[in-house]
Amino acid sequence: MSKLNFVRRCHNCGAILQDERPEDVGYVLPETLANTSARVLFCNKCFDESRYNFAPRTPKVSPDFLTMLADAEASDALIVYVVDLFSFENSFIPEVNSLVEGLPLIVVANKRDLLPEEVPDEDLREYVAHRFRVAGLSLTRDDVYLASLTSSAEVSHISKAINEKRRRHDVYFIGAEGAGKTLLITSFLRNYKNSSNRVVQTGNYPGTSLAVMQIPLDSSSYAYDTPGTSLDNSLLSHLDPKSKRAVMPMVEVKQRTESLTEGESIMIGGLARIELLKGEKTHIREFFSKKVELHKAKSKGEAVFFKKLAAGDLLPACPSISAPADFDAYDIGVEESGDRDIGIAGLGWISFIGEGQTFRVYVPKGVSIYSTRSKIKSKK
Ligand SMILES: Nc1nc2c(ncn2[C@@H]2O[C@H](COP(=O)(O)OP(=O)(O)O)[C@@H](O)[C@H]2O)c(=O)[nH]1
Ligand SMILES: [Mg+2]
Repeated sequence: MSKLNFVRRCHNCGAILQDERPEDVGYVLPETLANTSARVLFCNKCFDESRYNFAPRTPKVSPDFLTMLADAEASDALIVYVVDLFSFENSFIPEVNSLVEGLPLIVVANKRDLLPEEVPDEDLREYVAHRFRVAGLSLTRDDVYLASLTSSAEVSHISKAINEKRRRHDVYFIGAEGAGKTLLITSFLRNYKNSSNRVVQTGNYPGTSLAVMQIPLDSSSYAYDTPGTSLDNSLLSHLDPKSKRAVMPMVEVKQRTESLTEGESIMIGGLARIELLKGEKTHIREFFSKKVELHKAKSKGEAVFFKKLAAGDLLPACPSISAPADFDAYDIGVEESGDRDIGIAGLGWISFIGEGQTFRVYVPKGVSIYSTRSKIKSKK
């Protein structure tokens, strides 16, 4: 009989694994390669990338957007940055953060209605301010306004703050697609009185192909509703309309809970899977739209996931995302203690207490995952 050897390849990039040439593709440490019981291996490069807080992340900011922000900077305009509290990582954009550094800034943290009501508003405002500060922008929680723009709640305090802070300069409403910029401006327009001799206009921002709405604020300044930065790394951009409707919560997301011991996993609809690869028994809090079914698999790793997915037992699923090759896998080694989140852009997140666990996360190819301090702290 011929001798048959299984060729071991990086689970992420597919490179043939080797332990001799650190500079070449597919390099792993000799002891890693010697461990023949590990079924899934990553080359060193992919493993390092998987340890970033955010992966993958492609730059999203167009040259037109840069042109617009350069104008904002030149005119010392006020930036109103709208973020989505449920899909925070989608709407908090590192490439944009560095561009608005130094400009007057107000943050509207929208979709408050989707997060549990019992979470103190102060905590959410502090979390958002903290994330902006970590990104290098000076922001206190007083500059963060929570909003639920689909409800008829008052926004006049936000409009007042904007008017005070802009000091008769222009205002640019920026943020990701779907964060709520247009809805915010529509709310303002309800009480808007045009005191200028110019009209509200929609058209391309000067020198760009960005479609903006331009609203005269006084004799010399405007507010701009700008197109959102795209959601390339969000699960939402991969889904058909039906699964998208299931994934995007319409009402308050109620926390569900589960506990995982080593080898167990949570299947998040047919769209993602999180396994406790290494670590002590871990209590998990789950934050996903209620239409996303959560199932626990006791063991046997990914095989159970793909078998159930094929049988149509995991909902929601998307027809175009069903084979192992449609998924990326990441290992996240949790080095921080305290309340931690591991999330999937556009889908939701899990929270747990960090104790050196390693989690393996499967997501549709190209969808970003993150590991951060918890947005919603556990009750002590
Ligand atoms: N649950 C909830 N949904 C919201 C809220 N604000 C906006 N949305 C939803 O998000 C969608 C996008 O809002 P839009 O203002 O067009 O976002 P833009 O792309 O930033 O201009 C809307 O169609 C709403 O369904 C909110 O406060 N709560
Ligand atoms: Mg809009």
